[in-house]
Amino acid sequence: MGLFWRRKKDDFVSLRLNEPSAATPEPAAAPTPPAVEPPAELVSETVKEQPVAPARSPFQTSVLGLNLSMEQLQAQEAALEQELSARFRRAVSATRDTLSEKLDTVFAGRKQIDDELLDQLEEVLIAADIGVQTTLEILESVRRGIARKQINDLEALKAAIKSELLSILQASERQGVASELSVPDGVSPYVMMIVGVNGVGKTTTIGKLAQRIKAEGNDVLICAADTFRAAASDQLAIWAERTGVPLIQQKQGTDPAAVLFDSLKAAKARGSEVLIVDTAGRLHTKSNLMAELEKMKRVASREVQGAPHETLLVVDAVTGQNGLEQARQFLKVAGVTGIVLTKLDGTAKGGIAVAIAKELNLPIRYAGIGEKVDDLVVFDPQQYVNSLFGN
Ligand SMILES: Nc1nc2c(ncn2[C@@H]2O[C@H](COP(=O)(O)OP(=O)(O)OP(=O)(O)O)[C@@H](O)[C@H]2O)c(=O)[nH]1
Ligand SMILES: [Mg+2]
Repeated sequence: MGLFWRRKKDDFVSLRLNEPSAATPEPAAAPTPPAVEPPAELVSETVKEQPVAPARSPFQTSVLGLNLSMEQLQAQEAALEQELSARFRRAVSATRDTLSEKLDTVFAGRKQIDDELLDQLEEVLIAADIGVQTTLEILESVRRGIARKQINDLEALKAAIKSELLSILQASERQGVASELSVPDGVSPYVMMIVGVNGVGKTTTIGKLAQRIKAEGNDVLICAADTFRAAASDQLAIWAERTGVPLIQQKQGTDPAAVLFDSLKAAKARGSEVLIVDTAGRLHTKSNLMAELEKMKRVASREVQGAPHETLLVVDAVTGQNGLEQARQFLKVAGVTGIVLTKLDGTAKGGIAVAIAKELNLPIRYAGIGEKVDDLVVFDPQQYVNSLFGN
């Protein structure tokens, strides 16, 4: 699985650890700002309460290696990875159980592969939400394998399906993944925009991302640009407090692009390395959500070179094919760079991951596997496929 987020280089430990995060000077003149600096009372309490360099927890200190040997650090990292792997396997267990149960039923008492078996297999894959088109393509490739006598028995058939699923997921990964690794170190803040239909898990994902990215030694700031309902900001404020990450928010109904502008300015002033932007799934006004998101992107790119560096589209695994259809709307906004697949723990149709990768043609970067702060993992296609087939 690897470390969660790797913007920081190893030398960061000796360079920065004992210093407060260096505040970069305010930009000389902001070109035609869409909003003025928010009055102090509009900025979140969370910001006011946060010291510039928040105290680091024992966990962070150990991640940064102050008091641990290299071996201890590696052991700790390995233990964390193992724990996350186990948690991921648990999250997809309902899908695995259903899939293997059905496959066992299809395979039971059969010695050879025939058309009836392939038809049943098709039904099983579609039932796991892998998607009709994707399933047909997998079956097509399997049939070719059978014709070429490369697939002779049930074991080989199972292996072929696994390898087809894996290659679909890996193909989507090769679509020039935008990530912290693709942006030069000097560019700061690294801006991540989180978009998606309402209720899919955007705010929760931001809480989880903020926690992990901070734990790896980065100064993180959250922007509450979902101004659709007051509760959205409150919910984000709870996450901010829980994770000790400052938050910029304004009153309900404020133009989201204005909140983003303020947040970008604040991030620069505070020397924040990462800015995570929460967005709404709906808007107050009749104006189009997609147009609003485009406007936010323009504001971001004016303020920080190349921003937003990542635009993650959150998709809810439970909503299956319906969710996929809604997610397509967001692809009309240029520059969605990856997917966060949430609520994998809440469905027996986790095959949707394959349909998403195939049909949206975007890499799945992270998977949500629960409601708690550490229930987010880097999505690993190999691990996913292995988990589905019980090894
Ligand atoms: N089981 C499970 N629940 C999740 C996961 N991610 C989010 N949730 C839950 O999904 C619900 C909606 O999450 P939010 O983060 O509020 O979703 P949102 O996209 O911000 O919603 P809006 O702000 O209304 O657009 C909450 O009850 C979360 O706890 C996950 O990975 N697993
Ligand atoms: Mg939200």
